Order: sequence, then structure tokens, then C-alpha cells
Amino acid sequence: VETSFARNSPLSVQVEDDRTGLSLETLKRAFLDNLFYVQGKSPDIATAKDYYMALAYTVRDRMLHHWLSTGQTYRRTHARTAVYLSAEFLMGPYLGNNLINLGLYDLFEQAMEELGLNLKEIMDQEQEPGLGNGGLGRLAACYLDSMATLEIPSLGYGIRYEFGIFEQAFHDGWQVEKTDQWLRWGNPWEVRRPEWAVHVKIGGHTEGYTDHQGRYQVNWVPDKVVRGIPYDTPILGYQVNTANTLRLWRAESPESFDFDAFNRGDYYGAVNSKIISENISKVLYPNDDKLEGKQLRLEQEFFFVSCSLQDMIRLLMSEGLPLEQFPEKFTVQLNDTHPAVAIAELMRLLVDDHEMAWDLAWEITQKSFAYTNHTLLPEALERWPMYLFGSLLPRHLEIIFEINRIFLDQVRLKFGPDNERIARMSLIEETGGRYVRMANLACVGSHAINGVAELHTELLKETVLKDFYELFPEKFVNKTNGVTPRRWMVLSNPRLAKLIDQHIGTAWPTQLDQLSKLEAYVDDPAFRNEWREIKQANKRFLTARIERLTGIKVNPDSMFDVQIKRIHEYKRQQLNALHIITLYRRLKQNPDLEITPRTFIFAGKAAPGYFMAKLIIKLITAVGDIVNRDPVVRDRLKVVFIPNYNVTNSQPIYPASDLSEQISTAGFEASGTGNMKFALNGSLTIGTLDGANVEIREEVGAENFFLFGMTADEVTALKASGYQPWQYYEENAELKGVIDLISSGFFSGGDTETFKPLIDNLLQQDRFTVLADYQSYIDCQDHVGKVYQQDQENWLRMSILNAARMGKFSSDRAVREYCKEIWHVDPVSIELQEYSKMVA
Ligand code: CR6
Repeated sequence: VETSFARNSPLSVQVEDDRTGLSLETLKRAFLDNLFYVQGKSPDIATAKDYYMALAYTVRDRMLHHWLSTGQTYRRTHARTAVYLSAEFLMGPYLGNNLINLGLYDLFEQAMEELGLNLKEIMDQEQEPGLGNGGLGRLAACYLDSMATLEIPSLGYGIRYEFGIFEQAFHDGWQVEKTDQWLRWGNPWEVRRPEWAVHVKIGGHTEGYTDHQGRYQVNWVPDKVVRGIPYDTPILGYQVNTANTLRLWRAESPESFDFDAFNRGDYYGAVNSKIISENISKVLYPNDDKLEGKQLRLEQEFFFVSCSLQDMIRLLMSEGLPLEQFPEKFTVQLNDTHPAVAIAELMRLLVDDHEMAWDLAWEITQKSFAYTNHTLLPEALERWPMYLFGSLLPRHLEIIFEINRIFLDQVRLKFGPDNERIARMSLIEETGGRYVRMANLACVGSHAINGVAELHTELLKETVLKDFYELFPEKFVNKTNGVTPRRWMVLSNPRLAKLIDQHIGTAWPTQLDQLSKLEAYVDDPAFRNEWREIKQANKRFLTARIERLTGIKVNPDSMFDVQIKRIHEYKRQQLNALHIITLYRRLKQNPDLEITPRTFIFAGKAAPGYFMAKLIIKLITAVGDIVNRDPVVRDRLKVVFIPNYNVTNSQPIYPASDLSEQISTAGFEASGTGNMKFALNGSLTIGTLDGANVEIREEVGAENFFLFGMTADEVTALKASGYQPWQYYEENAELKGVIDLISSGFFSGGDTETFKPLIDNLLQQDRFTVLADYQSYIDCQDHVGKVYQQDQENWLRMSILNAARMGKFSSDRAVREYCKEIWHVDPVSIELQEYSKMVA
């Protein structure tokens, strides 16, 4: 950061103002104080990181009053609290978002400017906490934002991974992974709370005994104990006083553990066991939509669940409420099955530790939990080998057996002796090895089960959870995902946000339906002009960023055709690549062909162990290497892969895109949430009838959405009839040409082996029906190109209408639905308490 401190303005601020004051003068003084007293730096030796830290503390100081008042109000009123249990929270950078939610962005921007600093450059210093893989973790973050904004008492519980999602770099067009070091410079937003640490048992065996009342009890004797330390981060609502808490657990070794006794002076052993304990929260598993059946992963899941439930019980008791009140005080949402072991753990805590009768404990458990399913992919459904589960959680396995025994009796009662049904519904899979089925546990132990888009919920009821739907139809509800307009519009598209403010007022960020008022301006020339100019400005900004990150010069007047998301075969980045090669071949065959200039923008990580996804990345970068340099193309096509996709890097992309690629095989994308961020920012979708695309199209109107491809039912039918992908290859000359070009080694320096696995897979299996959808996609893309080039006025109109009609997809709407139909939690508004009165 270039600095030239304005030393001319004498600061006349009192010390006591520093913590709370909001005048320009005070902000500057507080910032300099934090630089001096917290960072221990004077401006002449301060680094860009120091400025970031000083500013972050200055902002945090202005959040604490909200935070403490919120906590105090919740305790005093015994507020019913929505608990979001999630193995992932993909929060994104905090500084900008906190400034927006405090309503202090402009003020701080000015304060920094007066000190010769630039707010955006300081914001760029933040290392975002990448504690999630993709949609599921980011959804959790959007929901926390909405819960705070809607003044819903809530707590997010998760894991404070020391290493979040890996950093992606490229070597020779291949993805390489580097460890993420988000904590390297310290984390100014969190507060460590060792006083609320808890112990978590792992492994060992159980022992039965008869208590003094003659009742049979079980004691779990673990072979290791780890300590969970909570780290709290305030989650501000938008322009309200509410600041809820995100509580993430770090694993440490328990101080009380007597290493001497256990290891007889074996210091190395003692230190080693400390390291082993700390392993639990060391690193995020980098898989999206895929289970990694590792012991450490199960330990992580159990660890944060046990910490969180113990913490909830502590909170309940600290309010003087009895254990029976647990489901009145808390409603607990399970974000996928990752925390589903909570059902067995709450039973254990109630029955074993608190000696509650089984039936009452079960009633409490079922009342407390609700389960969100996020995928239909069989490879993502968690099942744990029974021996592994039992060796780590011997007591929980016993409890699951007992839940299962009672549950299967209930199934028999309703359906008679239907052994196949019973085998399918059992919490234990017994065919081909024994497994604990976490989705079945989640369904049985919850009072509500939801999918994340209408189509997804319907498919759940018809396929993966069909038996459960037949047994408990009343439990099933849909909750279509949403995204927060604060981060995804106000913060990341300030120009567009301002234009909208000027036309429809400033209520839309919390009442997104109001965007419909923009429809009145769809034919207003001045408004249309500004809309176009803003898109162009955003594209120029991204163009500069792309050149900085990749060295590639792109044309901001070309169509920005964007696919940014995890790399997965079902998301079909390979289909997009086939389209690029199709256009390239057409140009090679006819260099004077009229085509719409396009910049294809990709970003996204592949799971490190997912070979095919990594090969798809290599294909895209290899195609880019050829296409970007071939003089025949004359810059009409450009392909860029922006490295290290994360929240920070995504924020400038959505506002700059023209075309949003949402091209998954119908029936495979549970919802998608990127699709919403694009349309909200005025880009048009090319997409299949999959996930939330279906509902987006319904809202924006079929005429404002580029639809292609088979429906989910058609995909199923095609596969049932014996899908033969090579027939599509043989019968479609253009497709054949494209595939043959890849096979020939044209994109791999003459090497015919590199892409062989990908091509063989497409021709022989093609699980995601890429070839079957190819022609439909190409036709649709040809149409898209025409509209963009020849009917710019209509494109602009569609862009405005897309944004205007996206009100439904605010995460506020989603959270309101959860509150009303699943959680039964009401808002509690927060009045800032006087410090002097803030005594317990
Ligand atoms: N990968 C779905 O695939 C959905 C999000 C959030 C996913 C995606 O379609 O939008 O969850 N599923 O609901 C899982 O992670 C299991 C995802 O992010």
C-alpha cells in the first residue's frame, strides 16, 4: 500500500472516544492508535498487513457493543435460538462486509483517504477464512448473514480448521495445491474463549453397571480425550443492532491429561499425543459432493458436534433452564449429514451423562433436530464402516442399534414384514460389508427433512429418500436456497447498487422483492444506458484483474461467458470446453466467419484426489493455450482460467459477466447458488432444467433464460433404455470433429495419451450425458451469440429483467421460511445496552 500520511491534521480526540466514536476525526485517531498499540508499529515501518490489522481492530471495536448487547438480551429473555451445525462455513473476507453491515463503508473510505491510504487496497490484504469447499459452506455463511439481519437469535457451530481449502496454482496447465495459511498473520475477528472449553472422548469401550436405583447404565471409557476450545466471531446483521455468534472449535490436548502417569516421563510421547489431538482441527477435507471415508474425518464430525451440544447444554443451564427445555431453547439444523452423529450424541448426553429415561430423551432429540439434504449423488452419501464407527464411538454405535431396533419395529408395524424395505431403511447397511448410514440416522432423528430446491426435494422423495417419504410424509419440506444481497450486490457491485438506490430507494437489500420496481425502468433510455455502462465498467475492472492474475489480455467488449464453480463431471465444464473447440474449428475452417467475440472465463478448484476433474482443468487450459495464440482467431475467442477461486476472487466476477453457465446434467445439481448471484447481477443464464435453475427461469420468465438439454426424467429414461454415447459421436460430424481433434493430440503437443481417459470416458460411459446434450447446447449457444451481437437492446432488457425478478432468491426469504415452517423462531430486536448496566 502506497502511503503518505497526512500529518497536517492535528487529532484532538479523547482517549475514551477511540473505542466507540464514529466521527471522521475519531476513526482516524482510533486507527492510528490500533496501529501503534495493537500492531506495535509507527507509520514509517508499518506494512500493508499492519494497516489491515489496525483497520480490522478499529472496525471490530465498533461491533463489540452490538455483540455484547445481543448476547445479554438473548440470555435475559431466554431467546429461542436457531443453531446451525455445519462442518463448513465459507465466510469470505469480513472487513468489507462488516463495514457494509455497520453502514460505515463510506465513512471509513474517507477516513483512510484522508490518511493517504486506500480502503480497497487495505481490504485486499485480508486472507479469507476458506473453511468450506463450495456451495454448502457458502450457503451456511449467507444464512448467518440473513439470520443476523432478520434479528433471529442464532448460533453457528463448526470447526476452526487451521488450514482451510487449499490454494490453487497452475503448473503447465495442471492444478497444483498449496496449503492455505489463513491464520499466518493472525485473525483479528475472532476471540478465543478457553473458559468455555469442553472435553470430547474418543475410542475405547463401554461398561455396563447398575446404578443405586437399580437401573442399568452405561459408562463409556475412552482411550483418548481431546479438548475443544471455542473461537467466537461476531456476525453482524445489516443495519440492525444484532450481532450473533459463529463459534468454531479448535482441538487441543487437555491440560488435565496426566502425561506423566500415562507415559511415565515419556516427554516425546506426551508432546506426540498433543500433536495427535491437534490433528483433529488441522485441515478441511477438500471434497465437494463426495464422501472421504477417513477416520480423521469422522473424528472431526464427532468432535465439533460433541463440543457444540455440550456447549448448548451449558448455555441452557446457565440460564437456569432444565434439560427438558432443550428443544424449546434450541432448534438445531443439520447442514447435510456431516453433523448427523449429533442425534446419537445428544441421546448419549441425555441418557448416560444426565440419566434421563430413553423415551423422553428420544422425544427431545427428535424435537430438536432438522436435516437438510444437499445432494442426490450416491458417492456423497455418508456411510461409515461399522468397525470404524464402533472403534471410535463404541457407545454411539450401541445407541444407534437401539434407535434402529425401535425404528424398524415401527416400519414393520406400518408396512408389514417387507424385508427389502426394512433392509433399505435400516440405519445399518448389511449388504457387502456393514455400514452406518448417516442419512437414515438423520431422517429418523429429525422432525423435518428438506431439500434445497423444488426439483431436488421432489427427486429426494421419489428416489434417495423414497422409503422415508412413505413413512414420514409430514416431515418433508422444500427450502429453496438463497444468497445474501448484502455481500453479493451491495458489497461486490457497488455501482449497480447505487443505480438501484437512486431509482427505487434503499430498502431492497433487505426486501429484495422490491427489485421488481426496476421493471418500470426497463424502457427508460437513461436508465438502460447507465445499466449498460455499469456492466462495461465492471468488465473493464475484471479485465485488468485478469491481466494481473493470468497475464492474458481480454477484450472488455467481448461477451464474458463465465463458468465459476467447483470442477466436477456433473457440472460439465467439459461440455463448455467442447463448445469452445467447436467455435475454434469453425474459425479454422472459415477464418472469415462472423462470430460473436467471446471471453470464456473459468474458475474453480478440483478435489486433489479427483483425477478426471483435474484432467478437465488441463483440457481447458490446454485449449486456452492454443486458442489464445492462434492468429486465425484474431482475438475473437479468449479462454482464461482464473486461479484460486474463492469468495474474494469471485466477488468481482459476477458483476462483470454477461452469460452464466449453469449446465449440469439435469437431476444432479441439488440447487446451485452461483446461478442466483449471476442473475441478480444482471447476467443471463444458459442452463438446464436442474436445481434452482428451474425456479430462476420461472421467476425471470422463459423468454429471458437460455434453456437447453434433457430434463431429469429424460436423462433417467435415456439411461434406462441403454445410453450409447458413441452413437452421438458417430452421428454428429461436428461433435466427431471436436472429439477427434482432442484425441489427435492437437491440444497436448501431439501427445495422444493425455486426454485419452477423458475421451474414452465420454465415448464409453458418459455418466453425465455430455454427448447426448451436446447438440442442444451448441444450438442454444449459437442463439445466445446471435442475441448478444445482433439484438443488444433486447439483451440489455433481459439483463434488467433478470435482476428485477430475482427477489425470491434472497437468503432472507429462505431463512424466513426456515423460521416459520421448521424452527418456529421469532426475531428479537436488540437495544444497545449501557455499559454500566451490563452486569450479569
Ligand atoms: N456441492 C450442492 O451440490 C447446492 C449446495 C448448497 C451442494 C449444490 O447444488 O447448491 O450444496 N451439495 O445447498 C453438497 O455440498 C453436498 C454443494 O455445495
